[in-house]
Amino acid sequence: MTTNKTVLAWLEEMKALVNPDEVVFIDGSEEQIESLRAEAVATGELEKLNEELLPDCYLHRTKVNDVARVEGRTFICSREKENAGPTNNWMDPKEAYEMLYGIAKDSYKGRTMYVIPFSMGPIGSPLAKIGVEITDSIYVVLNMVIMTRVGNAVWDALGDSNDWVRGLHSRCDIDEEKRYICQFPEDNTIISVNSGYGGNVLLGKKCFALRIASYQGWKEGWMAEHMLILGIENPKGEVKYVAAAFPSACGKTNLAMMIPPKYLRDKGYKVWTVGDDISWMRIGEDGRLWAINPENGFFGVAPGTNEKSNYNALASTKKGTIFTNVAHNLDNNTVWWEGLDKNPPENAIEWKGNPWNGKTSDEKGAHPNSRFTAPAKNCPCISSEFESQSGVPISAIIFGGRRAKTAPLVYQSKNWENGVFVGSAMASETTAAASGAVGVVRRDPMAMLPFCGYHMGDYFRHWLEMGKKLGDKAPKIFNVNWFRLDDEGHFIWPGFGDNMRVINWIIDRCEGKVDAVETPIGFVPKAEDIDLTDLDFDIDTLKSILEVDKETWQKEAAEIEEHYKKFGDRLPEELVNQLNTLKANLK
Ligand code: GTP
Ligand code: SPV
Ligand code: MN
Repeated sequence: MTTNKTVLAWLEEMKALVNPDEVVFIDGSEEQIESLRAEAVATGELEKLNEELLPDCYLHRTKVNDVARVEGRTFICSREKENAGPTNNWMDPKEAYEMLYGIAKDSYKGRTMYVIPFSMGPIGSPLAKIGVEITDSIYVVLNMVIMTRVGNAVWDALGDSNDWVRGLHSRCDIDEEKRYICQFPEDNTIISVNSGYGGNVLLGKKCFALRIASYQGWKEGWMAEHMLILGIENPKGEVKYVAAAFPSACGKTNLAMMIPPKYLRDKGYKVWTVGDDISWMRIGEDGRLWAINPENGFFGVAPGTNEKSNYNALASTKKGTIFTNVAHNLDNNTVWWEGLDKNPPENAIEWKGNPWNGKTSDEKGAHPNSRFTAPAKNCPCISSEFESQSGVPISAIIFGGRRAKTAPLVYQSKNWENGVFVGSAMASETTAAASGAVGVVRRDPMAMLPFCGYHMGDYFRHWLEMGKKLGDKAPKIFNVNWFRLDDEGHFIWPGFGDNMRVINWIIDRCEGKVDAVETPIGFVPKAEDIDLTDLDFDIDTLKSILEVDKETWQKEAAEIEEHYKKFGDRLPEELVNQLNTLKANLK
C-alpha cells in the first residue's frame, strides 16, 4: 500500500466514479497472482492449459469485435488541437473527460477495482517511470504482471512524488461504438473504455510507454521509441547494441531474438535480447545514447512463430504465458496457431470459441493478431543487461518496413539529419495489429504514426535536436527492408536469422571496417560485402534487392513531398532541404 497523497486522492476520485463492490491492491505476491488466476479460471475468463506441457499457462479469448488496436478511436487530448498534430485524432480534454467519465460512471458495479502500481523500466532506474492502472479485468492484471514490474516495491520507489501516470481502464460493455483510448499528455493521464484487447488496455505499453512517454521525452530531453533493442556479441566477446523501429507486426520480436546462421554461431557470434517493442533512450554522462526496455515481458504476434522462425520467442512461451485468441487443441490441452507447425489439431476450438478441425477447415484457427504474453526472463537469449539501471549504449538505429518494392535490403543514411529524413519518410504496408485494411502502404514515420503523443513536426524537430546534442557520438542510422517480393509474390530475402548477415554489415559500417557505394538515397553495400556463406542465394539476386532505381525513387520522392505537406510550418526546414537534395540527386 501507499501513503502517497496524490495517489490516494486520485483513487478516491476514481472509486467514487466507477463505484466498485470491492477494491484490491495488487501487491505482486505469488499468492495473490495465483488466487487471481484461479478466480479467472472459475469465471471462464481464462482456461488453464496442460500443466506438464505448458506450466502456469492460460488461454484467453477476447470478444470477436475486440482483437486489435483501434487507431480510429485513439485520441490525443491536448489542450490545443494544433499540438496533437495532423496525424492524431484530437479531442478537447474537458469534453473528453466529461464524455469518458460519463461512460465509466458506475461501470465497476458488481465488479472489483484492481489497483496496479507498475514501473516501466527496472524499479528505481533513473530511466524508469511509474504508473498506476485501475482495471476491472483480471486478464489485464495478469498481463500487466508479466509485461511490467508490479507490486509494493513500486510504491516504495514512488514515495511522495506526483510524477506518475494515471490509467483508468474499464471494460464496460465492450461496445465498439463507445470504445475510446484517450491520452492526456499534459495531465499524465490515460483513459481506456470498452475494450479488453492488449494494446488498448495494458496501459503501460503503447498508451504510456509511447504516447505519454514520447511527450515526456520531448519536454525532458529524451526519446521514447517503437524500437527493439538487440545486443550482438562478436567472437572477441565485445557486444554492440542496435535499436530498430519497424511498424507493428513487421519483425521487431523476430529480429530481437534471432538465431544467427550456423557458420556465424560456430565462429562465436551471439545475439542478446534487451527488448522487442519499446525503447527509452537518454544521453548518458559519456555523451552516448543509452537505452532501456521499459517492459518486462513480450506481447508477441503468435502466427508465424515456430521453432525455426523464432526459436527463442517460442521457448519464452513455454511457462507462465497467457495466450490470446489462438486455437485450443483439445486433444492435449495446448495451443496452436497458423505457422506453428504443419500439423494443425483436428479436435480444437478456434479463436472465436467454435469447434474447429484444423485439417479440413478453411477458416483460421488463430486470429492473425493473436498474441502471447510471455515473461522476458523466460527468453533463452535475454541480455545480462536486461535489468541494468543505466541501460545499454546504442551504436546504430535501424528503420524498416514492409515494402514489396522500392526500398533496398539495407542502406545507411549519410548522417544523423539525413537519417531523420529517412525515418520521417518511412512507409510500410498495414498489418492485422490494428483494425482496418491490411496490406495498404502508408507513411509511418519512425514506426510511430499510431504512437506519437504530440505534433509529429515537433517530434521530427526533437529528433534533430537530439542529434545536435549527440554530435559525433550519435548512433549511425540505417534502413532495412526484409520484405521485397518477386513477381510471384514470394519474399526474395530469406529473412529471420539470415538478417544477421545484414546486421553484421551494419556493425562493420559503424566500426568503419567496410566501404559502401554511395547512391542518391544513401550508402548501399557492395554485394560481396554481405556474407552469403552457406546460403542458397545468388549474388545477382542480392544485387537486385540492393539496387536503387532512379525512376521508382523519383516517384517515392514525390510521395514524400505530398506526405510532408500535412505538417505545414512545423516541418523542420532541415527536412525540406533533405528532400530537395534527394530530388536533385535523382535528376
Ligand atoms: P508488434 O508486436 O505488432 O509490434 O510486431 P513486431 O514488429 O514485433 O513483429 P513480429 O516480429 O512479431 O513479426 C510479425 C510478422 O512478420 C510475423 O508473421 C513474422 O513471421 C514476420 N516476419 C518477421 N521477420 C521476418 C523476416 O525477416 N522476413 C519475413 N518474410 N517475415 C518476417
Ligand atoms: C503493436 O501493435 O505494435 C503491438 C501490439 O506491439 S499492441 O500492444 O496491441 O500495441
Ligand atoms: Mn509493437
